[in-house]
Amino acid sequence: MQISRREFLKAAGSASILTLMGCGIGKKVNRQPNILFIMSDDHAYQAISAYSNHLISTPNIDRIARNGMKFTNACVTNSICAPSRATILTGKHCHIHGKVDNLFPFDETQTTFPQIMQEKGYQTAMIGKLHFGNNPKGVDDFMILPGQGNYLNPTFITQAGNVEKEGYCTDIITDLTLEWLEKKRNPEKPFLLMYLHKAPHRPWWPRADKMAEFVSRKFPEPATLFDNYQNRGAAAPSAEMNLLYHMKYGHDSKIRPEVQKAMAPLEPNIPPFIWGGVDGFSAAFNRATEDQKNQYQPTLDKINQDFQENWPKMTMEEKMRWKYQRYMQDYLACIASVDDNVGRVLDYLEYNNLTDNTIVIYTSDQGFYLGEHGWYDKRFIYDESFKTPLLVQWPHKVKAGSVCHEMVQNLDFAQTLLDAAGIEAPNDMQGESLVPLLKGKNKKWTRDAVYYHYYEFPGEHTVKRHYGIVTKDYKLAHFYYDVDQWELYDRKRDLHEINNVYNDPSYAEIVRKLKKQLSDLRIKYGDSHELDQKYLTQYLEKLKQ
Ligand code: SGN
Ligand code: CA
Repeated sequence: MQISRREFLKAAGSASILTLMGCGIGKKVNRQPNILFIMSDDHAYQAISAYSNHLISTPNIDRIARNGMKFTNACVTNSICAPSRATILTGKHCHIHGKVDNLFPFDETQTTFPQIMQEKGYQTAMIGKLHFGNNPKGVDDFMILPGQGNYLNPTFITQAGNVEKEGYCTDIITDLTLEWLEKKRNPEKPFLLMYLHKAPHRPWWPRADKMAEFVSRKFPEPATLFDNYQNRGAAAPSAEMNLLYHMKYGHDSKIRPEVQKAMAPLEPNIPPFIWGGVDGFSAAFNRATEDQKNQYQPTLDKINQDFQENWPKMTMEEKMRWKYQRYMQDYLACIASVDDNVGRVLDYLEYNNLTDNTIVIYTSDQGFYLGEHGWYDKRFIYDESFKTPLLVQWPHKVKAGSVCHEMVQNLDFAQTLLDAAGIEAPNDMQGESLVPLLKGKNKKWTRDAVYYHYYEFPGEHTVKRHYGIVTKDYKLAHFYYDVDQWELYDRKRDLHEINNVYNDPSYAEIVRKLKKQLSDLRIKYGDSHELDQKYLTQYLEKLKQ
């Protein structure tokens, strides 16, 4: 009997093909779900059309929302890369697993959820950006980027040593993921596959064709692009992540070094074009092969010509606008590649009849500012970086096109996935399984507030240390160490979080209640002033080394 390759792929893995081929009869059908955990790095929910289509259309990522559940209040415990990943893997707050910032090493003695799944019979793999550790625990196969990795021609750390790959990182991570599914997947076992993009992390290098496509687009500006940080504490105005003042001309906006040098004398009000002597543009671009460079040159010419011609005539306001557009063009072009590639993997699952028994998750290690408050980067408890996209597809369990507004966290992922697999989670995990919410049983959900704590200060982007509590209605944060300031935002009335009402007498009772609730959460999760001090002292020591 002849069947086409497409029909074969479609049927592979299903009971029908096993019967067809006369080798599957009597085999136990594995009912534990496969898990495809897709995570990008710094992907703002504002740049996913399932959340809002004002910036970009992401038809493939949207498929997950259309077939499953979209969470509108998903957030992180600490809006920075490696700490978020450590929380996801361990199901614990940062002060417990110890990876409170990007500097501290990950404590290898921590138990991770892939490790538990592996012990319980799952086939596990991790492909892409992890950010720490050369030998991720609990995974049968891995190909991970060293640290932040590179967009162009990246190196991967593998069990067999370092492997150099030529091409564009987002495509390569996907090729490796598909290769794993095709060649390494053991159909006898359920799998946990962590497919982890580097994109759209800074410095944003899109694939050459996407860069060319997006460079002529113009994007709507956020309402707070020109935020003056009034009615806030000291933290917002002192953060170094303003598009006009801190975004680098070469590294970020792709202005060539020779153009920067020629223009520098014209720009006395803005910090040095070539940042601290580091030529960020060349550092990234010089990784390209001659052929790749040639593909980028026409677009780079266009950007640089526009800059030379128009920059000297622009007001400060126009310069801010120019930088915002340049930023969005590259950031969103990186996302366009992520979306195309997510589509390739979803297609693979479909053609191979794997969709039905696979939970697909799309998330990011945290959110990101896309010009809101005049910023890029993350770190703050304010919404754009505190919240993260979370879309979950789980056929027959999650209602297609459903939406959940509960306060859920990356802290919950480990317990959720263990629960979905029917595996008991260790008692010391601190999250809650989202399975009841996924199944629409919201009455079983009792948590109404989440805890947040950011540590990396003094450090890059100078976002002050703070912890806080967030409910659907309010956000109370305490900034500490070099300041002692509280901020309260009314999340329903002040969507942009530009009005700190902490000292407004009409909120006094709310402040009192939230402070008590925050103190209870600190106790519940085991955080304390003593721990704040311990991590601070260790951090300051580390900075000296
Ligand atoms: C790099 C970036 C920062 C970013 C950190 C942390 N600078 O240092 O802008 O905040 O990573 O990001 S860059 O010069 O390399 O572009 S994280 O996602 O890894 O936490
Ligand atoms: Ca990140």
